[in-house]
Order: sequence, then C-alpha cells, then structure tokens
Amino acid sequence: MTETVTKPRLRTRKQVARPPLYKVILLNDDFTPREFVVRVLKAEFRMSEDQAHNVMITAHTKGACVVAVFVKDVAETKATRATDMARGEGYPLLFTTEPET
Ligand code: NFA
Repeated sequence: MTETVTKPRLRTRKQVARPPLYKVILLNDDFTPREFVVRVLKAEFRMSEDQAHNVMITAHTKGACVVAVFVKDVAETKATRATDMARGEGYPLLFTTEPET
C-alpha cells in the first residue's frame, strides 16, 4: 500500500479572503418625489438627511448613484426592500445591484 507523507506546513494563511462586494445603485426616474427618495435612503441605508439628499441629487442629475457597497445578499436584500418601499406607495423608484469591479 502506498502512502503519501507530507511535512506539516510551517506557515499558515494569516487572514481569510474578503468576500466580493456589491454596489447598490439608485436609478433616477421622472416620477418619484425627491422627498420620498430621501426618506427611503434614510430608512434603509441609515443615511443622514445631508447624505441622503446628496445621493438623491446625484442620481437626479447624473441618472444613477452608488448608494453603498455590501456583501451580495445584504446588497440584494436592501435594494429589494428599498424598491418595495416605493412600490407600496405606487412610485417607480428602482434600486439595483452590481459587483464592484
Ligand atoms: N427625478 C425625481 C424628481 O424630479 C427625483 C428622483 C431622484 C427620483 C433620484 C429617483 C432618484 N422628482
């Protein structure tokens, strides 16, 4: 019978790899009121009034804005919850996710 004998490793990996991150992106539309967008950003992404207003204005003027980055399932859950908050009010507001580079 053959047996493979290996030396014990002298060094081990110091850190585990970081999980890939996903961006949550706010998309502009012509119908959702600015104040409502700010309210959703504050509620779901724990932003201050100023942070939420800046993100809302950036999406409004440029078409889209990165809201934050999270691990995949957190990004998807937050994007869905934020989008559903708007659906409940009849607004077309949309949050999407995409891998960070
Ligand atoms: N463009 C919307 C308006 O003028 C506001 C808005 C900003 C909507 C950012 C969606 C995202 N009422």
